[in-house]
Amino acid sequence: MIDGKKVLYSGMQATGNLTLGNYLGALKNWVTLSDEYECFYGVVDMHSITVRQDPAELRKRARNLLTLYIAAGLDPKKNCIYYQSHVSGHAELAWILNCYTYMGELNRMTQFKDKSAKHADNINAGLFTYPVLMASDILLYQADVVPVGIDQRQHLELTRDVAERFNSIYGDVFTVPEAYYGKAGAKIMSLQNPEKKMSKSDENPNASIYLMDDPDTIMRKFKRAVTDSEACICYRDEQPGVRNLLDIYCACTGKTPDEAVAEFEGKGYGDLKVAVGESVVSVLKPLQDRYAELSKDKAYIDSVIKENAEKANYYAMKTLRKVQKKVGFPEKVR
Ligand code: ATP
Ligand code: LTN
Repeated sequence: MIDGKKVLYSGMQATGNLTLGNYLGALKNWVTLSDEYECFYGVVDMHSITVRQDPAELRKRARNLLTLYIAAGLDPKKNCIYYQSHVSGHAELAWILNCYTYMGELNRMTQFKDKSAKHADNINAGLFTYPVLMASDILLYQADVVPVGIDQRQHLELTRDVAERFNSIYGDVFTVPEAYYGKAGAKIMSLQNPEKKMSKSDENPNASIYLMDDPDTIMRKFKRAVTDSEACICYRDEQPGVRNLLDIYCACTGKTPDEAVAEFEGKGYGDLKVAVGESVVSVLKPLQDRYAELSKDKAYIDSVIKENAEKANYYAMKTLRKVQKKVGFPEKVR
């Protein structure tokens, strides 16, 4: 609790261009929840280097991502928007929690398996302990709730297990966090292969809608989206392509799947694709305009970076000191 409010933590990696999946699965929910909670949103650049990055590119993407958080509607006066690498407590807590996490637990993580298959030439220890750094992000701020897409479920479970393990040895040190998955959009699938999640790192640009895609590109990608030969606009597992389009439509319009299906009764896939495309364009356009405006204001973004890093550090240090004391590190002599 901070000032009587529950705490929310979430973050995104500054790798690749954000997709509609990132927005509908995570960022959009962050904005909805931001009034109710005391919120911390990290640009998790330390996680990004678990796969090889070009330094100049990483720096640029991290700043763009931070700007995008604000453009999406997060007020940096109320929400702590900051770079993970500016708060050394993340790395310090991660080291400690590494010593309370089992190899067997980390070996089961599907994201590690997927990423090590994809980057077979660089299966580093950071990639393996990635979930421990993520647990540290969350536990450092004593978060009650963590809004993420469903792909992060395993990491959230691990975070809870590590927190409970630590608490069972040392007393109530950490708040045990709950995951929050949005109703619509928790798992947006690729437009080219609806069995696979939409991902920033997909090689096929037609598979993902990027948040900065212009309206023509968005409409074109939806027109090319893979559906099926059933010729029925139904919301069911057997039609993953159509269901994904309906999910996107619902997440963008606030309608329920039943309402959407009723609306498209008697219509064809072409109509559905145009309507989905238009709903996405109208959600992304204001975000893109605000982003363009904010990017020009260097001094403002710099002030957000500075002030929020200080705020994040303050809360991070509070937890870290407590943990250091619990595990038996000697107190500093002042
Ligand atoms: P990469 O493809 O590089 O692994 P990613 O697209 O999965 O990246 P992350 O930075 O790992 O992006 O995720 C940021 C947030 O977006 C997380 O909360 C994640 O759960 C959510 N997210 C990612 N992809 C989707 C998706 N297709 N549908 C819903 N949520 C998603
Ligand atoms: N692992 C997450 C990004 C992430 C995160 C976090 C999300 C890092 N630390 C803390 C929520 C809370 C991902 O890849 N999507």
